[in-house]
Amino acid sequence: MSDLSSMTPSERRFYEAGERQERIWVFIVLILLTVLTIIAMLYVVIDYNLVTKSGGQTPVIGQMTTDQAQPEGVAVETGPNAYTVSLVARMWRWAPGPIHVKQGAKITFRVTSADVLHGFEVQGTDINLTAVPGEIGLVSHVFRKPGTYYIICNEYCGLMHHAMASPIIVDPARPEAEAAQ
Ligand SMILES: [Cu+2]
Repeated sequence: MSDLSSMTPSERRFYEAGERQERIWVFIVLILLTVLTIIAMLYVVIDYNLVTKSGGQTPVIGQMTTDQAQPEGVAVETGPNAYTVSLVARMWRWAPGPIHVKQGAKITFRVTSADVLHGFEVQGTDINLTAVPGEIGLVSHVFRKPGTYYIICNEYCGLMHHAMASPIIVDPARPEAEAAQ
């Protein structure tokens, strides 16, 4: 702020005009920030592929946790060499324990959240969707190599966000020859 009282009239006009311009530009920037923030949020919710692919399923958070046929974090056989794993993300864990799946099988993850948004990402794969409360996200993957993969959270969700990781253990498929013996 300038001391207007010690200025000549022309200096004073100069500073007053300057401050008026400054206020106008601060106002324009605030409007732009607001509009861009709203557009970014709409883009994520409406158009962004990663948010959820619920496949027309209705919100089922209660159902998913109580459904005996779909226990949390357990691979349930749903077809020939196809399994479904249901997960309810919570601050700050994905599953009650390690998730065992079979190498070479089609694994479909049904993912929802019990509290806030979580980012369901499996390291070393292209699995990446957002766990949304009240929606089931569906993503399928075939694990070609046995080993341990980690589900991490890529959507900041609070204090222990960085520690929100659960292992997926891909058990080796038994070779045909061995099974036949
Ligand atoms: Cu999270």
